[in-house]
Amino acid sequence: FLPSRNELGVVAVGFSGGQTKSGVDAAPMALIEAGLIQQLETDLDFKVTFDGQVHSYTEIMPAEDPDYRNMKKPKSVSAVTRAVSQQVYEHASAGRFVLTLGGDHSIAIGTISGTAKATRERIGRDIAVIWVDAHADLNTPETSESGNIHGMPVAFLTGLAKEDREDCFGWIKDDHRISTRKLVYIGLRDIDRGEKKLLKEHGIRAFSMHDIDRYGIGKVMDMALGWIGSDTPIHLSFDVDAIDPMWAPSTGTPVRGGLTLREGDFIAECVAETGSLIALDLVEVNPSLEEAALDTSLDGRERVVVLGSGWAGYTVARRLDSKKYQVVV
Ligand code: 6HN
Ligand code: MN
Ligand code: MN
Ligand code: MN
Repeated sequence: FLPSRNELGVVAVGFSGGQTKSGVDAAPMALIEAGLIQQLETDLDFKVTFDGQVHSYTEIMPAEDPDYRNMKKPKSVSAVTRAVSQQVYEHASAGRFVLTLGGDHSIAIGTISGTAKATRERIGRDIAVIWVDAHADLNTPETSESGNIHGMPVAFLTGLAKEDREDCFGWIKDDHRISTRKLVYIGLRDIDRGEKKLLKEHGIRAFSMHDIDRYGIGKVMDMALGWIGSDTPIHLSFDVDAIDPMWAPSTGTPVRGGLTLREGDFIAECVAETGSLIALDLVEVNPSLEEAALDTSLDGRERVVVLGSGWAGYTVARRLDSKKYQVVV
């Protein structure tokens, strides 16, 4: 069922409307300027299909976007994720792995709906999703305390949240959706009350930092991948805030007590090893927050701001000084 081994589609999503801090839209350009595409081609031997632009979707942005059902910027996020869904769907339908560079985590409404639909059509299979994050991003519009849609993508993807209005996620249909049974969380440590309830009620498999402390990351990965089962296409959605802020400070909602850099790498390596990875999102990198963090820098140590998983390995981008990223594959 796998996409052809070395064909990779890249989608660069410069979007920050799922939350309120500016700067997360600048991440794709920062990574690309650091040489990410070249490294994917030369070091990892991918044949990369990339339209060469960071999309900002200004042409589809609504003129007015009032709150609706407690959601902030519902029409903007709906329109952008719908466009992303189509972009990802086209790559996946053509048999490519899809790497999406965000952007805030609301864009996963687009990426996962795109691979879910393409995979059903291509091979008649449901995908599994591994969601690596400090947060569950499972709020419905009604349970959300912030109204920020980057805290809601999983609710819309699983159908726990639904909306009829076409311009407010009504475009999401059954073939875009995933089952709560095929969803696994890793790295959780900041869950809202409503989310806790939903996790319990729906028996969603979740490995928190507490579980990682108790069992170790090796056992946790065995259990997570065992739950999904072999031969299931996997979409990995990697929120950089899963990594401890010590290593990944450049993110809008940092939470202490996170994954070590090595644990983050290990997750990526284990998923890569399955040979079942079909898509990766790398989200919530906010380079502008690094600038601020720099003033209180940790004795000049290299800080990792981006981590993504690969197919033949993994990719880490380190910010070595205030001006420069180095992408390490
Ligand atoms: N993210 N649970 C909080 C909320 O606003 O709903 C935080 C969400 C963070 C989302 O990190 O992708
Ligand atoms: Mn997230
Ligand atoms: Mn998060
Ligand atoms: Mn919270």
